[in-house]
Amino acid sequence: MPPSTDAAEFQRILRTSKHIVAIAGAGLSAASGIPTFRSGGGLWQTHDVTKLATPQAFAADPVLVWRFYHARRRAILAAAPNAAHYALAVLALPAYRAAVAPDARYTLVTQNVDSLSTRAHREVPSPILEMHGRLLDTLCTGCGHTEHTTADPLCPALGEADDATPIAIEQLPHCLRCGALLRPGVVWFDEIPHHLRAINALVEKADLCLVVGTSSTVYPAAGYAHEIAENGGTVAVFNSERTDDDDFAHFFFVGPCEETLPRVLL
Ligand code: BJW
Ligand code: ZN
Repeated sequence: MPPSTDAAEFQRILRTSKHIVAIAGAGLSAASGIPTFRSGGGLWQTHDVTKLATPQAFAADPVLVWRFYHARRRAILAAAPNAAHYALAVLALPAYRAAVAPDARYTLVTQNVDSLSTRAHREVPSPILEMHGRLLDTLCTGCGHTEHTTADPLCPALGEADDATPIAIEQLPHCLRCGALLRPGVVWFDEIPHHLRAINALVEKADLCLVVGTSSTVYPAAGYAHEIAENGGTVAVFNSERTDDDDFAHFFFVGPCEETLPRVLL
């Protein structure tokens, strides 16, 4: 049976849910002007993922990788949360849940590295698990120290050079504690995502899962909604495109999530 599109029925289930989890992906930030990875105009359609988003790529050419992440840091610093981020932030408000889903716990698990959900959640006391790290974090390849910084550029060479101007590795950002090369604080392929223990505990308990703006192609995130459905939980997908892979979902709200989330949740 195809998933339901009945918002009123979804709201009835929302009202009786006790453990709500939202799993977000790049589509959540599309309306903020942040490119997705795989859909139309996505980053991986114009860039080779193996040369940019793996530890091997960084070891082979840290200058190329840093140029790519410098441009992406700059883009998110100029961006603002959109209506979809705010709709999920409202779900995190105790007063909203007291009215709509009494006693429910809610956690946002995001694959996004743009910190836009955190910005929308300011003043809202609800954890956000950023499982693929953060573009605005740097991670020291020597001592492992992580730092969150909005500095732009992170070092003069990245700010001044166009892509044709050579940059020496010594000119890239280095750790103030141990002197080693810094890398972007994101999770690349073949690396272990963050907060897995907390996420697994949430997934085990969840009775309602919102899957927002993700192609569900990257694991482990891609498996969470299936696991929740197998455990008897309800899955509602919010995506601009419908695929047969989503047939396991109970609800599917097709369209831009910056429109569907406020319509269905608020
Ligand atoms: C809208 C919209 C709008 C648009 N409204 N919707 C073979 C089989 C199975 C697994 C593997 C395998 N080979 C390797 C693996 C593992 C690998 C993996 O899954 N690879 C797959 C490609 C097959 N995974 C890993 O390596 C992960 N680590 C791992 O598995 O460790 C081992 C381990 C785990 C657990 C326990 C024990 C051991 C790490 C994955 C790291 C992913 N990193 C990236 C880059 C982050 C840094 C950066 O930004 O540069 O994370 S890749 C990229 O993909 C990014 C994203 O978070 C992630 C997911 O993408 P997302 O968000 O789904 O975006 P899109 O573009 O794919 O989809 C957008 C969607 O939005 C589309 O559906 C649109 O329709 C929709 N949309 N506009 C609503 N307005
Ligand atoms: Zn260090």
